[in-house]
Amino acid sequence: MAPSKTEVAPGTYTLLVENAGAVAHSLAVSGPGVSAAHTPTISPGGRAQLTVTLQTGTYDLWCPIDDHRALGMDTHLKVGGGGAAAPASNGATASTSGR
Ligand SMILES: [Cu+2]
Repeated sequence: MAPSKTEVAPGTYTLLVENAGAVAHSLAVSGPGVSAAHTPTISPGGRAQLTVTLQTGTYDLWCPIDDHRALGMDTHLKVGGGGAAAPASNGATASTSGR
C-alpha cells in the first residue's frame, strides 16, 4: 500500500487506485464520516476510483480481500486542519502491491 500522500487537507477526494500486484486487491477506507467505503475488486494491473469526503482526523486504508490486511496491506492517511488547501483537482493515488 503506497499512498502518494500521507497527509492531506480536509476535502472531497477521488482516490485513483492502481493494483500493481499479481493477484486481485481492493481498497477500503474508514475514518471520521467514512465507514468502510471501498472500491470493487481490482484485477492485477487494473484501476478503480473511490471518492471520499475526508474530515480532520486519521483514516485507515486497507485491502479488504481475504487476509491481506493482516499480511500488511494496511496504512494510514492523516487529514490535517491547518495544512495547505486542497488542490483543485483533489487527486490522490494509491497503489496496491504484493502477493
Ligand atoms: Cu489485497
